[in-house]
Formats: sequence, structure tokens, C-alpha cells
Amino acid sequence: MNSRRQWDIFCKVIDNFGDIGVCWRLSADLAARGERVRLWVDDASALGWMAPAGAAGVEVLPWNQSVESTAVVALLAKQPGDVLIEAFGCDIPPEFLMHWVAQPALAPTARCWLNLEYLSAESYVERCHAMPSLVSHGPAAGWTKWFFYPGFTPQTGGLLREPGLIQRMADVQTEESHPSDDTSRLRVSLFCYEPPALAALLAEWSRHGLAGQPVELLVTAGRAAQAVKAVLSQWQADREKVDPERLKVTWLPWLSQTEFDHLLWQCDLNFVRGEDSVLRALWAGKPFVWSIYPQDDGAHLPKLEAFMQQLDAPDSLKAFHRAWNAEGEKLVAPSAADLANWRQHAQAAQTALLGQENMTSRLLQFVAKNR
Ligand code: TRH
Repeated sequence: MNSRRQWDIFCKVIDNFGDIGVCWRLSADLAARGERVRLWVDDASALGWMAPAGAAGVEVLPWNQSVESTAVVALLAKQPGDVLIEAFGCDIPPEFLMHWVAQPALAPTARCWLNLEYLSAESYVERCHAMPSLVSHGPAAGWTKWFFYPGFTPQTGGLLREPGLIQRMADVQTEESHPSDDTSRLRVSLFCYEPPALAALLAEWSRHGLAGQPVELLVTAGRAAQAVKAVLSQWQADREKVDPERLKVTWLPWLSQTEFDHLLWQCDLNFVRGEDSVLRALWAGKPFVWSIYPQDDGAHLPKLEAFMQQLDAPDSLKAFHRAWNAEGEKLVAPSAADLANWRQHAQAAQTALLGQENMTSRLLQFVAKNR
């Protein structure tokens, strides 16, 4: 039986947009499948551009000091929560927890409390996915919290992919014109942090284009735009010229998640970063390069290797990723043959992963089973 559940998803924005990006996507996907979602977030500002239209069935609530427990009690009394998710190990406020565990669930299913973890292709994910943990102290002592790990294999929590995505992509690709009308250029989207090899890559494109063709570089707002602007102004100071015939730079405004998808679908090569956009690039089935979120202890580098291994990336793509993500590695720009190879690889990776069940479906099954 599939009864509608009430979900409470807690999200703390650490930096950048991955936490809220993933939580919003999950919330909207659950709601589209008939679930009711309350998304509690400490900083909802990015949703203004990411999801300006909101989503039916998703209520965004402030998670801050002003959330008084009386308001929480009233809310939970009206609609008790069935599933509680703490995203990426954020700690749910004890006041909320106290009231949540005390409420009777209206739905026939009992309640389930999950910690949604970060995405990784490393082997520990299969080991740790779906592990229970007994809560030993605090208002929910004695309850079980479950670890839910997204991942790339059937033994993990799977990857976020809303139903109908591939059909939507096909429809848009036939309907929409290019983001630029200039079809003679290869279109490249850029969403990144400050890659050490950015200046070298821009210089290469400005001299030779990409795989022998001129490039239109569509630069996303925020850190990517700042990083490109820093390179261009350094060139200006050094009186170095950008050849506009070879490299044309277009600055994009902040896009909604839907528009961002359209961008990826319309480009010949996508540079993406972090946890959420890398999956969108995968589903786009176009060649992509990933800026992995850098961690101080260097833990991102084995994570990057595991990802490339999992996707069986061609050697030229592996080498490019290493140079894009780490200081001191020489960047070798892809030839036309490399790019064709990356294209084939992206399509094969997309097809293989489409054969697996998506994360939200796995989550719904998990919640139905683990009470
Ligand atoms: O912003 P990010 O670098 O987020 C990071 C990572 O997820 C990282 O793993 C995490 O630990 C850290 O946050 C806290 O990259 P990510 O995950 O791709 O999130 C960006 C979101 O922004 C994604 O949902 C796509 C969306 N987006 C738009 O909707 N419009 C835009 O114009 C752009 C540039 C992005």
C-alpha cells in the first residue's frame, strides 16, 4: 500500500549550493510522487533563483532560533511527521526532535529517521548504506537512526533522478534553440570553483579553440564567473589578447535548476562541480568534467579516483580530471578524437546508470520496510 507520508527534511547550508540543491531536488521529487514535504532550512536564499516557482506539496520552513517550540508543536499536532531526514549529518534541533518523537503518526506506517549522506563511489558506501544506529542519548534515546548513502550500484541508495527526466530532455532538445544562435562553435558550460588549470585551459582555447573548433564558453554566475574574470583581467594587465574568433565568453545569470538542466542539455561539453550538478551532467549524457568539492584533508582525491573508476572513464578523461582538480598536474587539452571518446563514454555511463532504480524510489521502499 502506498499512503502519503509527511516528510520533515532538515538542511543546513554549509557553503555553496549542494546541500540546498540536493534537498530541494529530493523534496520536489517526493512531492511530485504524492508525498508531503516540509523542508527546514537555515538559509533558503538560494531557492529564490534555484526554484523560483516552488513546488506543490513542498513547504519551506525556516530553521533558526525563531522557530519556537510552540509553533513546532502546533505544526506537528496538525500534521505529524512520518519520515525525518537529517541531510548530510546536520543535527536536528533537540526541541524539534522532542516533539517529533512524542507525536503519534497518522499514517499507517510507523516513523522512520534517516541520515542522508554525501554521494561517493567509494567502496565503503555499499558497506555503510542502510546501517542502523541506536540513538543513546537526547530526546530520541532508544530510537533507531538509519544511514542512507546515495551511490552508483544496486547495493547503495542510488542516484537522484526524477521520473520522466530523459523524455523531458529529448523534448527540450528538439524544441529549444541553442543558448546562443552561433552553431559554428562548440558550446561549453562552466560551473566550477577556482581550478588551478583554468588559466591554461582558457589560453589554449583562445589560441586553438577546442578540438580544432571555436568555443562559446557559457560561464555560470558566482564563483565560476569570478574565476574567469580574474584570468581575463590578468591577461588585460599583461596585454595578452583573447582571440574572439576562437573564444567567445558569455556570462550567464543565476538560472533555476530547470534552466540549468537545459543549459547542460544544449552544450557539447559541461564543466560541473560538487554533488548535485555532476549527476545532472551524467543524466545529460554529454561529455563532462567534474570539479570535486575540495576537502582540507585531501579526501576528495581518492573520491575522484573512485568516481572515474566506477564510470570506467577513458584515460584521457582521467588525466584531464586530475589536472583540473589538483595543483601541479599538466593539463592536456582534448583532441577531436578525445572529445568523441568522451562523448561515447558519457552516453554509455548514462545508459548503464539509467538501468538502475533511482534514489527516491529506493528511499520510498526503504522507508516502507524500516519502521
Ligand atoms: O554548489 P556546489 O559546489 O555544492 C557543494 C557540493 O555539493 C559539495 O559536495 C558539498 O559538500 C557542498 O556544496 C556543501 O555544487 P552542486 O552540488 O552542484 O550544487 C549546485 C546547485 O546549484 C545544483 O543544484 C545546481 C544549481 N544551480 C542552479 O540551479 N542554477 C545555476 O545557475 C547554477 C550555477 C547552479
